[in-house]
Amino acid sequence: MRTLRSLRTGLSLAVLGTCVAALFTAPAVYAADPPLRDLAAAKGKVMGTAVTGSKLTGTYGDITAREFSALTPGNAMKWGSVEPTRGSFNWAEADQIVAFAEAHGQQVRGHTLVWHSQNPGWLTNGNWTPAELGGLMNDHIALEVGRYKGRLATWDVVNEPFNEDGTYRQTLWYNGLGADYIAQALTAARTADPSAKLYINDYNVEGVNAKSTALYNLVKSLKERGVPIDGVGLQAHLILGQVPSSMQQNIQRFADLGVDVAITELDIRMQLPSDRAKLTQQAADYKAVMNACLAVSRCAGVTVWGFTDSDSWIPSTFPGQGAATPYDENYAPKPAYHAIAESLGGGTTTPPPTDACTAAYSVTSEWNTGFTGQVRVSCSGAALSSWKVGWTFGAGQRITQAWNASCTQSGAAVICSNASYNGTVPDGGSVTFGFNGSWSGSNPVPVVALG
Ligand code: 9MR
Repeated sequence: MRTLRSLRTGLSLAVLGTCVAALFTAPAVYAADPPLRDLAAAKGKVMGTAVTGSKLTGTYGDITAREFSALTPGNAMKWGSVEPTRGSFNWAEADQIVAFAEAHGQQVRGHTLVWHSQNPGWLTNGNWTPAELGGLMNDHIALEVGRYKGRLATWDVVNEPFNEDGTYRQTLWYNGLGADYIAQALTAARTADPSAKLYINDYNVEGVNAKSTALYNLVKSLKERGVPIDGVGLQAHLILGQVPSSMQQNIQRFADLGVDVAITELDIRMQLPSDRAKLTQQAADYKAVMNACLAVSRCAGVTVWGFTDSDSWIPSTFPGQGAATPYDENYAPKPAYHAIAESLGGGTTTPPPTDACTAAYSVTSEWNTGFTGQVRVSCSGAALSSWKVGWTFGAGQRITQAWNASCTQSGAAVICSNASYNGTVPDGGSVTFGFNGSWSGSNPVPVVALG
């Protein structure tokens, strides 16, 4: 009896395994499209993302390495991060990001040396004479730029120096040193690393307006004075449907001054929840920004400020808003991702699904021999009353436990079906299930199919 039962189980699992491919409709396999970094390289552009060092493993690390040719530490290189206490330094996250980039053939954009925000308390609370303040600034630049000398492609030397009306922002630096702190900072950075491209970076300077004109006039006068300035960064923290129509013209006028331009912190936020219409508008907005950069040869490239909605500053700063990046919080590429690919000449192999339910697999944590994964089943323009998700593990991984679904594994083939309480996925909604698994050697993300 026992033999018979295990024989039966074995048989049905074998059938299940061989049928994984047949049972499910073909998944949308965007892997057939070249990654964004390759598409961008073919156009002579850099495609970058801001990153958080502690997240650079699992799916987050895989996507970072595969899709992007430049990394900007989102916070790790700011003064408050690297020298929280005077004379005591923490370079761990910054070093980690630079090492990751070098291991994956990526540029690094250093961010940022002289800013009014995210400075250590000892610096902002100090009562400095102008000479002391100038010394602190120069020493900080010499130390941090010197540490990575020859390894960073670019530095955002000065960040956000202007008010919206084009006057100088009253900061620690401006108040203590006058407007010339900018020239001093650039000069110190050039001395510390003659090969890095030196930028001034600001927000709300994407189109032609009072603030971008002030930046334009500053760059012009710095060039005339022979101060080292190689580029301007247009941050591009944009709002859905509000890409400035003069963006290309603005990029061009900076290029005509003889400096490079980079889109350094692109995200496009919307009121939550997102829906198909908003995501479609967002895709068009991303494409418009890409096209503005592509149209000007001195536009070096575009960096997104986090590539996934789970690593974006928007929800905590603008309550009720979010969904600002090209991947959703489960690492599924959004229409914005495909729009970027299309603007770079890709996206021709498989059109993105419009009316569909999809399944997205991600590794949420990983340790020596084990990992936790999750799959999100989401619908947009369609709905489900029950679901099955299947995949084939590529490197011997085994599921040890699952929740919110019942999973069976036969050889490399896994099939998970909804639990009694979560078969329904409404239009515009999603259901998530999780599992623990074992792995050794590598833990690649499989292509999942929804049936
Ligand atoms: O992404 C950064 C976020 O994690 C920080 O909390 C925030 C604090 O100001 O800074 C964010 O990055 C900023 C960048 O350094 C400069 N331009 C604006 C960005 C968004 O605030």
